[in-house]
Amino acid sequence: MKITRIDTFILHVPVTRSQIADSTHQVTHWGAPGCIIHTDAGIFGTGYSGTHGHLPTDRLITDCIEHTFGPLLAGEDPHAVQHLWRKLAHFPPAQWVGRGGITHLALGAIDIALWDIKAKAAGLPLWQLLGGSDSKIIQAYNTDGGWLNWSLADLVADCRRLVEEEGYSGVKIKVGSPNPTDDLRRIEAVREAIGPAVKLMVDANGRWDVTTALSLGHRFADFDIFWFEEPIWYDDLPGHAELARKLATPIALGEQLYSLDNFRDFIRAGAVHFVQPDVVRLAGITEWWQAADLAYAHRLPVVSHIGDMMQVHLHLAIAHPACTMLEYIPWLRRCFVEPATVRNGYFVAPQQPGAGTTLKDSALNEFNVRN
Ligand code: 0YR
Ligand code: MG
Repeated sequence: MKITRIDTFILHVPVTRSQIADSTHQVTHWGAPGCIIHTDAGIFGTGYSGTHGHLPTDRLITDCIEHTFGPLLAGEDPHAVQHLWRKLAHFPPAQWVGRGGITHLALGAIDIALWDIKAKAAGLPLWQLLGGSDSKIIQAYNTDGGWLNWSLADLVADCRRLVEEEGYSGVKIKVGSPNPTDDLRRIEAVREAIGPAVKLMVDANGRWDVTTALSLGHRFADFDIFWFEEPIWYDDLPGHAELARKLATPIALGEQLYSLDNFRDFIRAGAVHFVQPDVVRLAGITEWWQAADLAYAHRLPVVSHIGDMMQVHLHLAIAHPACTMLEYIPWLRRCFVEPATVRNGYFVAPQQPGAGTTLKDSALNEFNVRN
């Protein structure tokens, strides 16, 4: 099989209630810049990254796919994913301008498309190609009820609905309000609404300094917080290590780490308890798997960051032994031929061959903003 052509797209898909916010980002559309890789066998693969729907930066990613990496893939056998990953990741001109960020996001989209082709050619869902079994149970936790721009009343009502009506046994809410006592009030109200048996996670999206994170973090134990996510600036390794040592609540991070080397450093420093690699921040499935193995070797649980890439992450969670839980964010579901689905709080194993990334034609017509 040979690669014959690569098309790119940029989807901008509206988020829940037209806008969501955490302590750092305001998002109206989820962005999915990506590519469709065609082969001479008639099989095509789809892959994409995840962004906050900003067209000028999304274009940097699709330009990198088309003009930097595209020519390196022409005529190659898509089955040789590991070989192609190394070829692209270590292409000197690209490596020179970015071993993380845009070039990595572009490579991630390509790598996912290649694995999609490989699984389709084998006639298997990706989780099965990777050796997983659908007897494995993946618990879903919901992040689409906890946004920081929602009033306390809306927040509580939504978390209660997710638990009581939709059957979730875990919810994550955002913290990092201008006044930290507001955060404590929100946490207390949500804990009271959902009861003691449901997992409650908090996510500060890198907002605080070590001092604030320590004083707030000490209070979290009162509300049985399952993990404290991105308490401080993403790259502050010693700061996270200090919090991990001093707080009773476990630390979660990984959505802003771009490489296997980053994960190695945080894990070796004891700075993370729940490891959250993101297949579209790391350079695809190939590097995600390396990071997940690394975590597994340290007996750390892997709970992928979704950023609305449930599709691929679900396949990976089923297949990888370090995963038992996955985040649920529904924004892109309408775009897929076989969207990731939760029933009674647990994910359903996808059945179609591929990585789950095949888009409906209607999604490309409706949401593609690349012209
Ligand atoms: C919205 N998940 C996160 C979303 C998400 C962000 O800004 O992108 O909250 O990436 O922290 O855990
Ligand atoms: Mg987060």
